[in-house]
Amino acid sequence: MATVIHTCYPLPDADIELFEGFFALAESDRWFTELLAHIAWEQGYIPCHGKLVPEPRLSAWYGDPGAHYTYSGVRHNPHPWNEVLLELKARIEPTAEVGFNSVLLNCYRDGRDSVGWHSDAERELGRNPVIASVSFGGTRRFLLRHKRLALRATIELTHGSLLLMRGATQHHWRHQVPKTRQPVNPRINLTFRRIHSVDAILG
Ligand SMILES: O=C(O)CCC(=O)C(=O)O
Ligand SMILES: [Mn+2]
Repeated sequence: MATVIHTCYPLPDADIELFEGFFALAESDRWFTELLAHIAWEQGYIPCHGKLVPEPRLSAWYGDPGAHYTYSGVRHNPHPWNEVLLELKARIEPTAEVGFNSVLLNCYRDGRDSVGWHSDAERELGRNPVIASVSFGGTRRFLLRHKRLALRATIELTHGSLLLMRGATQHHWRHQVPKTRQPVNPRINLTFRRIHSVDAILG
């Protein structure tokens, strides 16, 4: 039986909990291998000074039909759920206490891959979204920075961990996974989300 270490972070304007070892070591190894093989990894591009530059990571978007998601100005259509993702979703939903309809996957091939400061506050996510973030592979630092106050926090996201961000967290805090010069194994991160269809909101 795996030992799960549960931490609640007492940060103002945030509701963040971490479950280290949420997935046991052997099964985390298996999830990593299966996700690497069975996800349609894509190289995304972002507009920068009139050019398209490659994002410093691979990514993929999966979910229910109609769970469209626009970020960095690009509208993403979901790939249909596969077996691996449905199994993972079923494992985390009882703890997150939310039914998710989509997941964004990122693959950080080495320490040069990263994601910059942002909050998961796109309008499709609605007010106070619950984001369930699962990590497999090399440990990376997850940094948080308050939008108005001089407050910062660092969370090490380890192999098999589950991070939950809820309530007003995205409203008040930004997060990033910075590049590192330390040697680090490849890492896969999944952020399960609940998209409220913009098509439906716009009628
Ligand atoms: O890789 C991570 O831990 C975070 C990814 C993230 O913030 C995102 O995809 O929105
Ligand atoms: Mn994010």
